[in-house]
Amino acid sequence: MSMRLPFFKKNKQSQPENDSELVNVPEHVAIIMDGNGRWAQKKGLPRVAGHKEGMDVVRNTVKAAVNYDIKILTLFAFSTENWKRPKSEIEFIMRLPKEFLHIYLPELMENNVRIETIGDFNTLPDYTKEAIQYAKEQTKDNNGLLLNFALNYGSRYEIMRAIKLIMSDADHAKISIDEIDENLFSEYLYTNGLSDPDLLIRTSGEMRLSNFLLWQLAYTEFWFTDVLWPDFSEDIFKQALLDYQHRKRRYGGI
Ligand code: V07
Repeated sequence: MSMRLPFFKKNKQSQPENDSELVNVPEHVAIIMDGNGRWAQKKGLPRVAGHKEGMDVVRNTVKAAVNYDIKILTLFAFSTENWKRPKSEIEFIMRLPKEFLHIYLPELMENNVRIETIGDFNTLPDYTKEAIQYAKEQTKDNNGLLLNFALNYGSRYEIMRAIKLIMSDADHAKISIDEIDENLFSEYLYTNGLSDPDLLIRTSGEMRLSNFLLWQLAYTEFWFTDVLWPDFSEDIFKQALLDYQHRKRRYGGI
């Protein structure tokens, strides 16, 4: 069972002393929260118990991101491929946003967190959409951490959709073909206006992108761990950030 602990305040005095080790903190961190079903099965529990536990880990991870002064946290919560799962599991997962927000929205407000989503929002169930829409509205003026949930998200679909939108705008003479460059293309993606992730974390030992942010991850540093998402912790998050700060990013240069 989750406990309603007080949210970690962004207050210098209450930060663990060793946070001073962290320099060069990534502005945008993206996470593939993998291994929830496996975590539950290993414990002899139904898969959905892992998703529920994973939801509480989302809260702790957001708390840590606020504490580390990360600007954008993009979490892969549900992919366009996840619809292939059993109907009962999908229904359970789709109730998590409402449950999460019922418990944690006041804390998110206190911590100045803004909620956004990327992905095909329209085809989500009404009860999911309504809860998230309300949270987006409530948090829209917050200017602290941007908590960005990838929900019903697939990168190839996102890129195809961008092409269709660009062609439609070209058809309507809103843009000309000569204007199409990487910058313009980016504006037609769900992530319009956001910086590209600096760091991608994937849990549970899988080393693939699984159709996540293919365009946006072109120069991103990748960090993998065997830890399953429900066992992810502030300590492991910190390890990823410490490893990141030692990497030299060259963006193709020398
Ligand atoms: C989901 C828990 C985390 C592990 C991965 C799969 C299951 C939090 C949310 C959420 C989404 C939007 C929002 C507030 C909370 C969530 C889904 C799945 C679909 F505004 N966790 N979580 N959404 N899991």
